[in-house]
Amino acid sequence: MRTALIFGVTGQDGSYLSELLLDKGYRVVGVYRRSSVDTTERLRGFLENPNFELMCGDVADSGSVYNIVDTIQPDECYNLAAQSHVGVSFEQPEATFLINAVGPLNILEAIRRRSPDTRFYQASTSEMFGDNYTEKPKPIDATTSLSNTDKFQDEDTAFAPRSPYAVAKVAAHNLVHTYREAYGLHATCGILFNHESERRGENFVTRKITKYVASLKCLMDDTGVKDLDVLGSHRREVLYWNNQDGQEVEIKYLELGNIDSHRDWGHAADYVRGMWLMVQEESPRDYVLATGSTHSVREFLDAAFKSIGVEDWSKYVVINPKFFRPAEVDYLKGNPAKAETALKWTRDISFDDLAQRMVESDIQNIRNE
Ligand code: NAP
Ligand code: F7E
Repeated sequence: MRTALIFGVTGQDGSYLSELLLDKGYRVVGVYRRSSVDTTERLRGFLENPNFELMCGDVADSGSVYNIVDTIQPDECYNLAAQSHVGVSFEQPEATFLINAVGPLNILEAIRRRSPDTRFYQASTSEMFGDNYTEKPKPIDATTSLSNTDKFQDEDTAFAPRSPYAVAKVAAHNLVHTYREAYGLHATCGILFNHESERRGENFVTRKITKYVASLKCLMDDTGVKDLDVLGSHRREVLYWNNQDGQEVEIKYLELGNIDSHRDWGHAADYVRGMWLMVQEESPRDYVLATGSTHSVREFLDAAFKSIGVEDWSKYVVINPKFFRPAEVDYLKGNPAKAETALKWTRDISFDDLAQRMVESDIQNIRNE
């Protein structure tokens, strides 16, 4: 039985990757950090699985990392642990750097010193590209799914990070290369574009939108109001209308920041498969995982609201500058050609399915509350 060690197991990707590896017959050891509340919500589907266990540790604490790696001697180690919110990284740059750059360094050192045969995966990110692109089309294999070739990012695009989050991830990415070259470690970086899911953290834009849309839908169903034109009075932050019984119903506006940015959004379940495929390669190489299509936040709003039958979302959304970032990445579109060709990596879940699944799951969550 192969053993996989996952740092960041309680996060979105950690939970999907655990499920995948357990299905493949691995023993999975997940590292969670000490918290005053239970953070294992996403793991409840397999917490009782005899092949799954948890260890407490913190990637920013080298002693705990060394101890875990030394004890487990994993065949494969996946570092998914991060302060993963780009906006928050501007407010907490030091903590972000410690977790996202020194954290992976601690794991690499632990592997080098205590378990050098362990294969290592680092969660690199499209944020490392910033607003830099490969402008000129390269010869693209016609079988790959890049939607058009005008402007995209791939493994050869130079990094131009625009946030403390991205700077820390570039540092970690370079450290992985250094340890690969200097010590011959089997260490791989997956440069993943945005991937979301029903388990996405609630302060990322997609989940923030789908949670709102789901509560709107439940309110519509519960009050019997089908025409959501605003009938009542307006106030900042709260929207009122009169339901069929003449009662005033209130719902908060959805406050967002920059809704013109573009992201290449896929589903996390597809992306963790790509992580595993990379680690199985004979020689470690970096790969981009992306869909090859990009959509604006506005388009995600369209898809999410349409899934509950609302065509015009503009009356529910207000722009609050509080959610603007000091520096924004405006447009991300990845070229997954290398992963599609070399790893035979494919995706099952489209952009429209993604929005719909997330809304449906959030409706279910509200109904189960
Ligand atoms: P996530 O849901 O925010 O999960 C992050 C995980 O890291 C959580 O389990 C968190 O624990 C843990 N963590 C944070 N600080 C830690 C520390 N000091 N020590 C140990 N664990 C710590 O993120 P995700 O979406 O699953 O992403 C997984 C990885 O991929 C991250 O490294 C992220 O930066 C990277 N990435 C994500 C995307 C994406 O679109 N999702 C794209 C590219 C790269 P708690 O539960 O205790 O907070
Ligand atoms: O923002 C805009 C925001 O926070 C997407 C992380 O997983 O993917 C993720 O980073 C866009 C940005 O994701 C709100 O300004 C508008 O342009 O959902 P997000 P992200 O910053 O792309 C990368 C690949 C990672 O590596 C990260 O770990 O949406 N936006 N209004 C907003 N964003 C948020 N969070 N909240 C808003 O209200």
